[in-house]
Amino acid sequence: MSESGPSSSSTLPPQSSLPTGPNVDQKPSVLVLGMAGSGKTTFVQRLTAFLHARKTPPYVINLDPAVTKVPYPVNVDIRDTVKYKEVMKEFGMGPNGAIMTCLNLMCTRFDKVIELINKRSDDFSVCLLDTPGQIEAFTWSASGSIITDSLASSHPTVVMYIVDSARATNPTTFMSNMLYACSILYRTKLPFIVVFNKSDIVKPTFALKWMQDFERFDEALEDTRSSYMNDLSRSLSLVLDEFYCGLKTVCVSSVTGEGFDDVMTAIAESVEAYKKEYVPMYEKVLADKRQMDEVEKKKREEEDLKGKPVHDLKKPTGDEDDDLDLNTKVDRIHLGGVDEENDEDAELERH
Ligand SMILES: Nc1nc2c(ncn2[C@@H]2O[C@H](COP(=O)(O)OP(=O)(O)OP(=O)(O)O)[C@@H](O)[C@H]2O)c(=O)[nH]1
Ligand SMILES: [Mg+2]
Repeated sequence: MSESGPSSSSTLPPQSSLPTGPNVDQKPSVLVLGMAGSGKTTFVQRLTAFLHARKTPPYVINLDPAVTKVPYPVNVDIRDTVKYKEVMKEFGMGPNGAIMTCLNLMCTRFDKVIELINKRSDDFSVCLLDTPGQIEAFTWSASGSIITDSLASSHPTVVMYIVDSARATNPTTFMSNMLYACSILYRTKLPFIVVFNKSDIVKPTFALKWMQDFERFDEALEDTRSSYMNDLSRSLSLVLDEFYCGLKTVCVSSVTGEGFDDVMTAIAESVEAYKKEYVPMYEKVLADKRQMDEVEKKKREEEDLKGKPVHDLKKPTGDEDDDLDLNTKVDRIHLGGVDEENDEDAELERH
């Protein structure tokens, strides 16, 4: 793994021990997510320019393998590690499968990216990560989970969800966007900022009103036709009420640069939320895992005493699969998702 600048030759952290916990004093990483065409790349470009103008440059990572041109100075680019077109050709894949495969390949080396971020932390104000257009390729994939968890377990990490305000004027489109945002929050459990982009086209005040007042959203639904969709959206907006309450929102135009002071304020507040909410959650999961490890260790010792053969990790017996349950150590903590997905992710990382 290399960056556009001096490369790193540091080695992997030991795989056999639990992580020590995030460094909460490190500069934050911001994962920029959003539907295709919502303006993620333009947002990263504008925020990069904004931070350079303030003489507090960011560290920028592009995780979109399919983009042809990156319009900002990039420090780490997935396209230097994996070639999207070659992946399509070599594995006979369509565009989405190839994006997923590129992310899988990238995530096997993401520990190197984390090392680079940690190493450069004194030189930047915030680390920005631009993600692929096909949002599900990142948010619903094991590699997306691994990348997110690796960042969050290393230092403060915040999700910025970009919404195309012009498209969200339709209440059902707005609802779909909010459901997606809610599902990402549920999966990552990270501080979450909804960025209403393209405010130069439509002032996103309508969206803020819909979030604050259910009746305003209801009125907007009345103006549209489909009654089935209206009923569904109405019920969902009631369900999402609690989600809206704890949500940070900012309105920006990535074209004019309007609202970017608010973006920085929201990031700073989210870092505090990360420390207050995410870190205690993380530490609890870590403590539980440690306890689990202890129990497993005791079980092994008991078996040892009973005279059962105990396999030494250093001397492969050729029958290692049987040992997995007792010898496996957890080296990544996943707070989001469901158990089966966690198992799936953990499996993927080990191989
Ligand atoms: N008017 C206006 N246009 C914008 C704004 N932000 C982005 N756009 C336009 O929206 C289109 C998509 O922007 P991108 O930044 O490529 O969006 P993206 O989310 O990165 O797209 P994918 O990576 O392909 O999903 C481009 O034509 C941008 O110029 C904005 O704030 N205002
Ligand atoms: Mg993009």
